[in-house]
Amino acid sequence: MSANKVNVVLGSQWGDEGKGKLVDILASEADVVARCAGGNNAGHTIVVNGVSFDFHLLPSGLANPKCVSLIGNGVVVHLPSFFKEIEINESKGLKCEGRLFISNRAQLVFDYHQLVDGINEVNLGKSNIGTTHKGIGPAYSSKASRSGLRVHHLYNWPEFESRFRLNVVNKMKRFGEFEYDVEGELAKYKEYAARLKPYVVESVNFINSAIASGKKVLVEGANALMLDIDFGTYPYVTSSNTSIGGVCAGLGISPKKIGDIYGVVKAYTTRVGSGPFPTELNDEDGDKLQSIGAEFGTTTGRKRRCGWLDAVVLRWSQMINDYTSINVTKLDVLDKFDTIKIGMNYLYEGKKLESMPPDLDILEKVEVEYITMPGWKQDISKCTSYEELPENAKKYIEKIEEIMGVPVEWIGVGAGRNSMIKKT
Ligand code: 2SA
Ligand code: GDP
Ligand code: MG
Repeated sequence: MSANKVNVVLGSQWGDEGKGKLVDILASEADVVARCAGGNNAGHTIVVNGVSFDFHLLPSGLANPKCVSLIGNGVVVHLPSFFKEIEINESKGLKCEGRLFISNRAQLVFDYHQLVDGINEVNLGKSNIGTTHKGIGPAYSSKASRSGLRVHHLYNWPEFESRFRLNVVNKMKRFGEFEYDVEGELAKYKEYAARLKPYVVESVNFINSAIASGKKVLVEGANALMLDIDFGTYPYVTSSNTSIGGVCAGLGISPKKIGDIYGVVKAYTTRVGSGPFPTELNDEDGDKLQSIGAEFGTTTGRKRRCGWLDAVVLRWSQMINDYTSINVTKLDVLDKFDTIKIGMNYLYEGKKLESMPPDLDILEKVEVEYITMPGWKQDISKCTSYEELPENAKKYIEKIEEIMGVPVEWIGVGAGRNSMIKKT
């Protein structure tokens, strides 16, 4: 990792590439692990000595006792879920208080945002986004429309209370009457304010002083490039900038402070939720990827859609995030395939597209040009060095390097913390 610079882990596809696991590994060398965007829609599973931890809102760095974790200003926080996640992790032996901090500028997600998330999805009918129903879109909408409440408002109670009441009234004007125990909610939030106090920091100072004093900061991206509100398959995206720009805005740090940017690339592609997916496999191979890869949503338990690796997505992702190196994950999931395909180009009306089309009517209709590579038909889960990998697995990794024009630095061959090959 770059010394005295902020290093970043970002998802390069549609999420669930295994970012949590790389963050967990790199956290052993970090002093601070920070989240900059998203909320508890994210789901990062890490496996330490056979014990599985699912992080949603809390940074995966918490699994490493030596570093502290920060939830930045760009994150949207549902406090009941925040406390629940702390409880679950503390019951597994992870101490949180004193090691976990939250920005006073982070936006709050309320139950009314989650209700509205559900209503919006129903109103969209067949075109629903397939959200996690965690209130993420409505909370970022409140932020952008300047009616949101932030963590610091909890400590200015008259302001909090009046804005909260007004927000509920306005939501009902917009979405119709819904059952909502305003007094009960306010009482709960008064209690949350006291419980949250030890975690709250002026995060912009916190992170910039950490950097200035030579501490190593690692940023854990949530979701992924193709779910970015600007660069993903809009409107089938999440509601934040999940690309590199979101790191600076979501933490209050200058781009000059960014060091290495690690792109996490799953060896095939998955997507959970609706929206176009050109290399999707609705056949036996898709089912095989889903079952061998145990592709279920970490937050919602939904089956993830599966398909071949998509080079158009990877090149688009590389252009925007400019990764310094790559972590290819879940290579072991391809062990049993005779042949493996990679979608190299999109053809629309017979012509090769130069880039990712913004118009989904076009993206839905593209024809994918594939190359076929031979499989390795052997268990690689015990391999501990690049040299030990079968020749065809190495060729697959080298093809990814060729597509993206950056080196692969790590290769995941299993879910455990130790199942990671360091290539360079
Ligand atoms: P939202 O809830 O408004 O952010 O949903 C908008 C779209 O973003 C997708 N999305 C995700 N995609 C992959 N993984 C996510 N996290 C969980 C996981 C998802 C789960 O780790 O598996 O458990 O279902 C995540 N969060 C949001 C979402 O599917 C919509 O397409
Ligand atoms: P994230 O959202 O990017 O952190 O990824 P998720 O945690 O949602 O999904 C990745 C899943 O793959 C998790 O269940 C991980 O434990 C698992 N995983 C990560 N890396 C590997 C790997 O190299 N091989 C296998 N078989 N599983 C992996
Ligand atoms: Mg995930």
